[in-house]
Amino acid sequence: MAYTFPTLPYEQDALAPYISADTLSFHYGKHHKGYVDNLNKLIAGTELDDFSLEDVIKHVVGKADKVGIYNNAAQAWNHTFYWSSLKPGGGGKPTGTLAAMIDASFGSYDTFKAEMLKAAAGQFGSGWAWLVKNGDKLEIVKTGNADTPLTLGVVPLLTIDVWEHAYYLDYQNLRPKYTETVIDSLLNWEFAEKNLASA
Ligand code: MN3
Repeated sequence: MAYTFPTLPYEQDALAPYISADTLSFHYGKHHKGYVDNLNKLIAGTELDDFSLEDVIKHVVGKADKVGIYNNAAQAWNHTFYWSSLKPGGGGKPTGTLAAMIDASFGSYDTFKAEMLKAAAGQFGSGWAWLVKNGDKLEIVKTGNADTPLTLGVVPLLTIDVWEHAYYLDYQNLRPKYTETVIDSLLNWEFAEKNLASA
């Protein structure tokens, strides 16, 4: 059974002016769709065809002969998670449990933001910056290329895609400006709250 290309949780112009419809039409419609299509081709007729996407990733991670499946499955999962990590009218300081956990884990929201910016800027080449829950604490994690914290024993709460295709049309080479804009204006703290509650 082929993995379904998930619907974007908002219209393609909903994140403008911060992320343009043009970026989303390529990023969601071409890049994300490409990962899903490639994955389906690679697992068609194999035992992995009946696995959930999470189980495919956990099953093939670290296996040298399954790198293509891992990369496409992890990118399919990461992108779905990224779309949900953003929302129109999002960003800024969270409230409630998350606000308290951010203060307890980082000292302040401003330090959390600085660390997220540092992780995004410091990821050499393509990858992802993540807010995760590790035990009782929140942490910032960066991963390269398709790598996902799903396999690291932590609970992902939010992510920012820092591959160039995520920002180049809107920000050209200015990854830090893109990252700061996402943190200030797009992060979906309700999604983080939901992930925290189900952890
Ligand atoms: Mn991407």
